[in-house]
Amino acid sequence: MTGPLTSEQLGQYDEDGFLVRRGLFDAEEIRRLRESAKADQALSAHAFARGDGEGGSVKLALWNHPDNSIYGLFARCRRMTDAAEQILRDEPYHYHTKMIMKDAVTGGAWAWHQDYGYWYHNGMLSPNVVSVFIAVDPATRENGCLQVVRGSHRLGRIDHIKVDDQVGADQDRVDAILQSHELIYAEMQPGDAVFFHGNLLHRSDQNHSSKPRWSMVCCYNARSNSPYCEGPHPQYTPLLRVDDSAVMDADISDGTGDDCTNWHRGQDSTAQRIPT
Ligand SMILES: O=C(O)CCC(=O)C(=O)O
Repeated sequence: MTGPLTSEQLGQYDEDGFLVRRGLFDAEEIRRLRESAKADQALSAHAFARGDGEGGSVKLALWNHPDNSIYGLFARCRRMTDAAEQILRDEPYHYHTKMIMKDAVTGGAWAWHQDYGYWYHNGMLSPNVVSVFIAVDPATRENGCLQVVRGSHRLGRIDHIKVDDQVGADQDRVDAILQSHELIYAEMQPGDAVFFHGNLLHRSDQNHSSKPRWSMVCCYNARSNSPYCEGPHPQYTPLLRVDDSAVMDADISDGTGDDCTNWHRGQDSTAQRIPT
């Protein structure tokens, strides 16, 4: 299928397990998202925390279905969905989106994990699922940017073990992988994005800096990989794509998340169903 990604970019994704897209959203688009999110009382009211095993906790809000809010339009626009289709080689559907509110000073860490390490337990048969991490604030080493291990998606699914309220990849195995695979700190400017594979190892540090590091992560599953059983996130549901211009047309005058009826509180999580 043709789409926003070149064959070189697709080849790079397949090789590395991730692809950085600088400036996927321009300064004005990401400003609208950032200002809406930070002023949105519904978003903060539906946020929940998860202990990070390092004495802190991550804070996030999560929803299953993208609506007409600016969040939903980001997730539904073609530069995201058509790229997801190219990467998955299949029709993508929205599995969930989360706003990760890694605040200044208090923002928690994410343990090493593969997304498929969790979603396997939700009835997904294969890791043919892609997450798109969009920088809402600048993300630097100082404020706990995303870290990824190049090529780790080719090592298969790794056992995950409970770490506080999160579930982390077996640390002995991660340590061994890091002997031979490159660790990348994905420093990003607002509007930059990283597409990454369901089996890519990733984590991030706590934020001890004075700068927040919010990000929004939209996850798309392949239609043919729809979970065989019901779980915390949807089975195949058609995704209504919108033109890229919809991001600028979104009505942000009146909050954004108030109408959302599918907030996911995370309270139904078991050890294997941490909703990331
Ligand atoms: O925000 C982060 O640093 C990590 C997020 C993450 O692990 C995820 O979305 O699966």
